[in-house]
Amino acid sequence: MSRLIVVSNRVAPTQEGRPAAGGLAIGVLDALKETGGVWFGWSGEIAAEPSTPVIEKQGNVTYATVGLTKRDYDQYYRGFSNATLWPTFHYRNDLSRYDRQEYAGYLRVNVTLAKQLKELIKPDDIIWVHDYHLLPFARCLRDLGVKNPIGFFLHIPFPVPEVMRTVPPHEELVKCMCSYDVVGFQTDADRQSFVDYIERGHHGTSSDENMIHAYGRFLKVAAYPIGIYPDAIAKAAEQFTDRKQVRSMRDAMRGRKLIMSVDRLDYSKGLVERFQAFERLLQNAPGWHGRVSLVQIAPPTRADVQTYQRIRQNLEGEAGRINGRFAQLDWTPIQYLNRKYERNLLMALFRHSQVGYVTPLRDGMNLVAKEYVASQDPADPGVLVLSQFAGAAEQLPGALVVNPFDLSQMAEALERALSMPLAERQARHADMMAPLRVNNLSVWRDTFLADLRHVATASSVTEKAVKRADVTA
Ligand code: GDG
Repeated sequence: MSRLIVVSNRVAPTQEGRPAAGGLAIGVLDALKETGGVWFGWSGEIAAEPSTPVIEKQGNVTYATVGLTKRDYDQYYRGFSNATLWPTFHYRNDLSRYDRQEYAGYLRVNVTLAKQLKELIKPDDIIWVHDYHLLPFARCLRDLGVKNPIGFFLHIPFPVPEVMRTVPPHEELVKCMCSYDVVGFQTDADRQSFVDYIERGHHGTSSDENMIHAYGRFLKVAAYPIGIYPDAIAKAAEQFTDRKQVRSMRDAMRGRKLIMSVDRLDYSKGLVERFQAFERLLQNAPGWHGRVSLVQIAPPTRADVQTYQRIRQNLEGEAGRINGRFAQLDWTPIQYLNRKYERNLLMALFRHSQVGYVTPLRDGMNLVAKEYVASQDPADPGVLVLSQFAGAAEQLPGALVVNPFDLSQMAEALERALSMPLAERQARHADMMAPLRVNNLSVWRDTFLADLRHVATASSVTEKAVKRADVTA
């Protein structure tokens, strides 16, 4: 079988035991370990100048990493990727800014990375590129003469055309995306937004089998919702139950109910609204005072992007204010922990909480929601309160689905979750575990890669046929 090359902005730390917070890292690493292959991307280091990749082999995965110069980091990563694309694709145009120099840097880094990768590519390899940092990557590889199948998966939402058009170089970006053989999205709504952009702008046409003909190329555009390995998570959650940290947390709770939230510290995750809805619960239902706590784990990310500094300050302020308003000598309503924890420990904490509180304002999928469900004890499961704007909401029918902009509705959902009878909790949990098992992480990877292999062969045949027809016409 041909070799798999995975390309993503950041290659996860290779040392065992170092937690890699972030859905992409978790999803990609698990997928690669099973098939074996190469993972190419940024090492996380700042380098004086671009150089050839550093190669490190561990098990059946070869890590090929490169440094970024400070200028590249500022323009491509901190700038266009995280200050323009990330906010806009999460419908936060108010937080998005555009700078031509940064966009030029974004394109430049994509070209440099493509040149660095090209040296490692063998004729049979198939290339799977991930996420918004690399929208033009296939175009850059094609310009260098690379003919291999190249697929792309977007981990975050793709916005509706009206919002996409607020990014000044929107058309160039979408055109570049059409250089891939397969473009994958988390949900059908994201896929539809992309197709709408192409069709309403008269850039191409789509057919029944999710194929698009645009800018002279044929590509498949489909939804591939990312999954997890629910049984492995359930096992880890159970095994870590006896860990000292889990025991001491349970002791500290002294029979109180626990609402758990875990997110990278990001404005898209709706943390401020979440705290305020919990405050609304305490305000409307004083019977819960002293009987329930919210634990929010939020490891900081992108701390050098300004909007992330602001959300951090804002959240600290809100946690302090709400605790100041309601805390008692022996009860702190919100425990806000601004750091990373070991993955299996998180799963065990999920298992010992009565509510998983996952309420992003916008999220491609949200793996935490899935992990929360998988971590539960089927005999006495907790309840998931989930935002309708997470891709995961389509797939978790047993969750209490809420609108994160409606604080009263969220407070009511929390109360319902905290009071839900056992039989209903069990039924809801079973309804969610079944689809999580069917659409696990291997299915996500295998479906995507099968489509990529198939489409790359079929479209090169079709393109040749179209060219021949053009010549004879
Ligand atoms: C992007 C998209 C999409 C969190 N804190 C710690 C920790 N985590 C782990 C979680 C989970 C992962 O990080 C976060 O994944 P999410 O999916 O929730 O969110 P993003 O990071 O925004 O991921 C998202 C995802 O890509 C995959 O396609 O679902 O929509 O935005 O696995 O458990 N892990 C450890 N310590 C922590 O403190 N070890």
